Amino acid sequence: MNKPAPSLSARIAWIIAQTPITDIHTHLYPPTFGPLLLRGIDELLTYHYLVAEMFRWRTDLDYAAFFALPRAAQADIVWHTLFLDHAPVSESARGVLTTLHACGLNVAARDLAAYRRFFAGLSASEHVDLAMRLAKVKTVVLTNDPFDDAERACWDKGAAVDARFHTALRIDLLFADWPAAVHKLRAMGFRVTRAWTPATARALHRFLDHWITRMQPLYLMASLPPAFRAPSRALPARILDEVVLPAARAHQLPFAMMIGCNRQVNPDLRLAGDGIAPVDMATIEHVVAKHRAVNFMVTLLTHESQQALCILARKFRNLLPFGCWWFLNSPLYIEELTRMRLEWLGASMIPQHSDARVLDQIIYKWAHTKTILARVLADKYGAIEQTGWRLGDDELRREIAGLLGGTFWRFLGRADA
Ligand code: HDL
Ligand code: ZN
Repeated sequence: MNKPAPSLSARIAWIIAQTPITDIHTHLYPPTFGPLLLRGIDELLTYHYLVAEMFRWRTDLDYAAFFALPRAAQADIVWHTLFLDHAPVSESARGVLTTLHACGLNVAARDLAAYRRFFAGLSASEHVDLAMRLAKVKTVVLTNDPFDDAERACWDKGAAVDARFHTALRIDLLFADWPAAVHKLRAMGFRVTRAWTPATARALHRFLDHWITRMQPLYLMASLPPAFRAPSRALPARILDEVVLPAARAHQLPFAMMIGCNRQVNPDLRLAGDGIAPVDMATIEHVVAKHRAVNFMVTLLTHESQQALCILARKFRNLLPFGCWWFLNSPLYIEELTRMRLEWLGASMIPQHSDARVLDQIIYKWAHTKTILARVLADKYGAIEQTGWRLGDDELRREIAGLLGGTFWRFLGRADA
């Protein structure tokens, strides 16, 4: 007797599992960047999301004393606090278990020493191959900040970037701390002044040209400060309007705006110390409407601004919403944002990026997202098929390939890498 045809949801889950992913925003690095590439169980356990969660229980622990400990000792504290003393139920804690399980390790054993031995046995290159294979990620887009001394040192020594990795030129400092940017720009040989003059604007444009040439980024990007407003005669708005967006246009590169982060709400937590701040949608609307020749990718950090972003994207085809960023990267919000975007934008959006800081995180961040995406698409495509419309496997493959990277490459005007 013939086997029953696979259900729509089974076909969707299977196609998602088979579709290679372009991860459009991460904080990873190629193995050639040495210690900048974080990987393995101790880095997973000391991810800043988990450190913040650990301190909620360990109110006895001095922040500085913890950060002064060796990485393994920090990991031990997180492991005991969030995994043994309490159930690892948070998204980041569950993610560690998802990753260990995907690597074929015995999660039930709770054997941290055995997990350490496993990861210690992998070279950086073997580890990259393993993580990208398990996550089904074919392309990783990095975050490349020329103002970061350690990153710049890698570029200065000619570190190679292998074909699976692409760069994104990150320029937060220009908008967040102009005096500090001037100091670093002058040290790099760009004759800028604190005063905003035509000569400084030209020098800043040369800086962007220089790093765009060196890095060959897929896009420019910045996390804009909560106080950023446009239109405005304030310096950050003039830098965007007079230099950054003209440079993006000249190089035909999108500009990714990441908005809603309130940096260092609690500096004692270091990387874990950032919070959220309200998003001014009028500013985004003004920038996107004024610069029609520039393509914008936008992700917002506040839940309440997500519907407005969808509606703005309906008005401006040069605006592509992307990802469930940071504090939105949890099952509750991934499901809601994906449904909202499909319902108002169809597939003309980028549902997710991993934001991975530790190599192994691409395994769990994508596993968790793909489970939700399969559920949402089964619901949405199922609703279509209830009318009698049919979606063949080729159409499902086209749609899912678009959601997992194809739409991004099309927005760049480039062939899918
Ligand atoms: O600004 C960003 O790109 C954020 O993603 C921050 O790096 C943040 O610390 C983070 O890693 N979020 O996932
Ligand atoms: Zn990020």
